[in-house]
Amino acid sequence: MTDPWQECMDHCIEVTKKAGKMIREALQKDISVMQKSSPTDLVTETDQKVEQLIISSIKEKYPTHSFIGEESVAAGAPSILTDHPTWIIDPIDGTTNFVHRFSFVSVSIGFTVKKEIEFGIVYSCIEDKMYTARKGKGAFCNGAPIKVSKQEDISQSLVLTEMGYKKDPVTFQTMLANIRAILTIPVHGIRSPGSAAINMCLVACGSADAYYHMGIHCWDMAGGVAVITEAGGVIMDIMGGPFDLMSRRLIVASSRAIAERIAKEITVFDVGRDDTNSR
Ligand code: LIP
Repeated sequence: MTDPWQECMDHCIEVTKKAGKMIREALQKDISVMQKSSPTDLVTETDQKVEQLIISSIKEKYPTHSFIGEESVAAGAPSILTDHPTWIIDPIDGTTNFVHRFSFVSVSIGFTVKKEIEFGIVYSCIEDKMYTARKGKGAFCNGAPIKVSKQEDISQSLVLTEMGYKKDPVTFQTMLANIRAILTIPVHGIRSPGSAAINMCLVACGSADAYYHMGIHCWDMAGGVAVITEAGGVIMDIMGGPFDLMSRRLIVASSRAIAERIAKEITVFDVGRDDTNSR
């Protein structure tokens, strides 16, 4: 039987390559930075242009499909996930890194049908690493298969997290307390590369053993969810239940033992949902 979504995935890879080239070229020029929700929540003209490029190219080929794009949502578009074929797009995941020319910058696209992720692409465009995953067919980096480390012992693990851009007292204190709780397990270390999508791919290829985050969005996660799942990783809610793409929180890990131990240590705070206006 032919795979109905393979053609969409092939098109996605081509568009993502063009988007990555656009980002690399923009790095050679002046970058003008704007603020979104706070002085540490940044956006640039390149984020907007790259999203336009991706959406217009996909719409031309698939005019009936739906979109959830970071910059479109910032401009007022809804972020409701339906059963319809939907492209979930982060044109630059790691905008702060892009602004500072810090190497972890990615284009992340996940494609869902009936709310299930069919494929995901994460292009770490400065490193020129293209992570791809099609449901049931494995995960790859530049065409080579990737697998999680399978580490089961959290005391031997490298854990990724992000500090986010919200600095209200509850978010800030909880974020620091969680880092402290994980470090005192102890683990080998905590790293914060600055792109959620790349973090998931780093776990997917065994360079790190876990990643947890509260306060990210579906467009930060959708591409990486496919990659981590197909690489044999575990993905769950930050409290240990089933993962929900619109919940703004996740744990991914090389094994269930590590994911569950992180869930046990984490204190949760209210981050709202992507499919309500509560963010
Ligand atoms: C960013 C993430 C980053 C996280 C920020 C933000 P953006 O995405 O990938 O890891 O710490 O909160 O969500 O805004 O660069 O697409």
